[in-house]
Order: sequence, then structure tokens, then C-alpha cells
Amino acid sequence: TSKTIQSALISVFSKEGLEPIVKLLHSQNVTLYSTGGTEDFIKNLGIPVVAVEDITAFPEILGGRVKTLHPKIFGGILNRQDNESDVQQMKEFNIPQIDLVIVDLYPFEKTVASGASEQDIIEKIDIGGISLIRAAAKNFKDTVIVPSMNEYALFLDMITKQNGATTLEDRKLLATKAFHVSSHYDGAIFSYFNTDETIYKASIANGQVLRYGENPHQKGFFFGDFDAMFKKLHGKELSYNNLLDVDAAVNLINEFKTDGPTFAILKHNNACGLASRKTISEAYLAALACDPTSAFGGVLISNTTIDVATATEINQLFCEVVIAPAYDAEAVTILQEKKNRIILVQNDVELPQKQVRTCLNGLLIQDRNNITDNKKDLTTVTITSPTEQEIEDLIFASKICKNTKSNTIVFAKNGTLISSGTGQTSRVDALQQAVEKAKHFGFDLTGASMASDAFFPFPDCVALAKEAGITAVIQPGGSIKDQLSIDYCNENNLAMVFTGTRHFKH
Ligand code: 93A
Repeated sequence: TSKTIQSALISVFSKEGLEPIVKLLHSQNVTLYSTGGTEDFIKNLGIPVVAVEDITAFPEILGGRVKTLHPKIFGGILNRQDNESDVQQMKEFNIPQIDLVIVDLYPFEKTVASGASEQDIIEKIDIGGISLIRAAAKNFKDTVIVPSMNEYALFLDMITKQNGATTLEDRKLLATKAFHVSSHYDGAIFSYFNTDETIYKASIANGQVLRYGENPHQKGFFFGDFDAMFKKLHGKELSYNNLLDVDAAVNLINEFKTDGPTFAILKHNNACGLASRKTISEAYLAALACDPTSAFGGVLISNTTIDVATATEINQLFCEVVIAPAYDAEAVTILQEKKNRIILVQNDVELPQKQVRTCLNGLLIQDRNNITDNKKDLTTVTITSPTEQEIEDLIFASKICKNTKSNTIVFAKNGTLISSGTGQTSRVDALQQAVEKAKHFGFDLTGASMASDAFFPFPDCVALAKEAGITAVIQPGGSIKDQLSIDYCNENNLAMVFTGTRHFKH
């Protein structure tokens, strides 16, 4: 797969940094082909170079708009050397082989940034250069592409070390860089043209202009295929914040897919009520009881068909969105009584496996958190073991915890979320918030279970939990001071299990 370069087409806007490359190629007996300005530059170095016009027998036309766009050039770049018919045609049409292409594109972005006129900017849309880059990159098996002056150093290093040759790996790496250059370049051109939101919308499959972003003074768009995930039965257009809540809701309920009837209520992407019961209406009422104040204006999600009894109860609450895998026909009629209420059927489709968000001037991408703690993963670290019911509650609490903003503490008992502390800067604050909330809504925490999204660096959390009545704790473990919390639990008859899995959510 190692190939020696014998011929090169060089067409660069900026001639900076080109000299050492040209000299090295010349010293390795490489035949050089080039376009107008680049040709002059090479000639001035006293190095022989063949003009592209001499290959094509066609002059540069239209003020330079067409210089390299010719079958004799693109044939030289795109031919497959292991393809008999390609080899045959190369001979037939007298096409010279081009082993290496070096391009530095017209500086489109710089020209836009300089405040140039539209005409000047348009003339800086490189057509031939970008085609050379894409063609050579496509044929990386045979052709080397150096797609910008930023890659000169890398390329020089390659051919110096390998005495004028490149490996298939080298060529593929450069091709990858080439497509990065071409996609970025076209992206910049698109951004320049895209001054109108409607074009923006049209240009992106499934894009949707939202009424506004997180607040009315912010513009908002959604890029995704909402209809693949939901069927909307009723209600107003979903807002930016609705969409975020719906996302949080489907991720949360996904944890309870195989559980019995489970209902969750979310506010600002966090659960403020969640319960599993024998029937879905019981589950709804238990979820509502957790924090009826926060439930106002919330997003509701069920893991089971919503029946008439549940719809009748829901109807008494002001809520933005109701989501379920199915509804009894009459339940929909009831829920539709409120004109704006959004009613969604959640399709049975996998949730995306990648999560993307902006970060600084780029993006952060990560795998979905696919680990759901289960009984098998638990290690009891205390003398006291959790009871069967506590184990159920610990897992239940942990599933909510995982889907709540860090730092999080979740209290649960008998398949019911009692309270949580969410999005706090300290774990102790989260715990105290959860205790206060439970008290406020009249819950007794005696015998309840506690989940923490991350380990306890100090024994203060277990101490506060004990004081509040908690009897079992689930946490990842892994702090160098784990033993302090374990000791406290042992001295105070608490059961604690480790999962080994942290569940931060930011
Ligand atoms: O106007 S173009 O899009 N038409 C072409 O056929 C073409 N071929 C190469 N611009 C074209 N180029 C670009 O010309 C290269 O990308 C490079 O930026 C520049 C080099 O021109 P010169 O060698 O005349 O300075």
C-alpha cells in the first residue's frame, strides 16, 4: 500500500509555506503541474513546472472561474490504478497520472470577515479547488490530498520520513482531513447565505422553527424528527421548554418500562412525582401527592395506557403535556377538554444512543447513560442488609436519581417518590432540601430509602439521613473516605449498598 509520488498538481491561494514542499518534491523527481499564480511562484524558484493548460489544451477562462475543471485533470486524479478499464481509458484519452494534489482554497471566510462586497465574496467561492480536494480524497487509495496549507507540516513529515512515499493509512488520514476542510468550507458558505430563518428551516430535514427559545427574546429551533417519536393527538405547538421536559420525561419513564403501572410528573426536567401502583390511576394520584404544588403546569408521563379514571383525575390539574404509550378513546376525549393541553402518544422506538450539547465554541457528545442499577449490581457494605422492600425502593430511587439534575438525593418508599433534592451545588444541600420537602408535604421518612447520584465524601449525609428516619442507602461508592460513611451506618443500624456506577446528570 506504500506508494511513491511521481506527479503532483499544485493549486494554492496562499503561497506561504509552499517553497520547502516544492523543493522536496523536485528533489524527489516529482513532475509538477500547476495553475497560473502557483505556476509563476514555482517557476520563480527555478523549478520546472507544467501548466495545467498544457495538459488540457484549454486556456483558463471566465476570469479564472474555470482553470482545473477538465476531464484530463479529474481523470488523472480519479482513476483507479487497479481497474483495467480505467487504465485503458487513461491511455486512450492520453490522461496524465496525478499522484498528489495540493490545494489551498480561496479564503472565503476571511473575505466575508473583511466586510467585502457581495460580488467579491461570491468570487471567493472556490469551485475548482474544492472539486480537486473532494476528487483526490475520494480516490485516496491511489491519490494523496493535501487539502490546506495547515497540513503542509504533516505532509512534509510523511514524505521526508518515507522518502517520497505515503502509506494507505497516510492517504486515508489526509482524505479525512480533506472532507473536514470541504464540509467546513461549504458550511461557511451556507452560513453566509442563510440570513433568513425560513431557508434555515428548509435546509435541514425535519427542522422546526419554534415560537421562541427558552425565553421569549431568544429565537429557537428544533432539529430532529419529533413525529418519529410521538403522535400528537391534541394541543398547541410544543415550545422549547416543553421539548426539553418531554425529553426528560421519556428518559425517566424508560427506566420503568418493564415495571408495573408507573406515572411520573416532571417540572423543569426533574421528577416532582413518580409512583408505581397496581393501576395507573393509583400511580397518578400517588405521584401527584408527592408535590402537588410543583405538579401545576408540569409534564405528565405514563408507562401504560391512560384510562378514563386516570384521565378524569388528570383533568383536574393544569398541566402542559401528557404522554403515554396509548390512551383509551374516551380518555382522550376527556383530556382534550382543555384546549391547549398537549396530548402525545409515545411510539415504541429506541431512544438515541448519543447525546449532544453545545460547549464553548463547539459540541460535547457522549453516549447515553445506559446503565440502570439492578439488584445484581448491589454490594451490601454494612452489617445490616436492606430488606427485600428496601432493595426494591433503593433501585426505584436510584432510577429517579439518575434522571435528576446533580447533585441529587432521592427519598422513596413503597414504590413512591417521597421527595428529592435537585441540582444543588452540595450534596448536603440536596439532602436537606429533600428532607424539608418531605416534611412540607407531610411525609414520614421513617423506613424510607435514599439514593445519591454520586459518592459521599464525608459521613455527614448518612448522619442527616439517619436523623430524618432513612433506613437504607444506595450510592456508587468510590470515595477514599467511604469507610467513614460505612462506619456511621454500622454504628447506627443503617443498611447501605454500593452500585459502582455514578449517575451524574448536568
Ligand atoms: O475559480 S475556481 O473555482 N475554478 C477552478 O477551476 C479552480 N481550480 C483551482 N478556482 C480554482 N482553483 C483555485 O485557484 C485553487 O483552490 C486555489 O485557491 C487557486 C490557485 O490559483 P493560482 O494558482 O492561479 O494562484
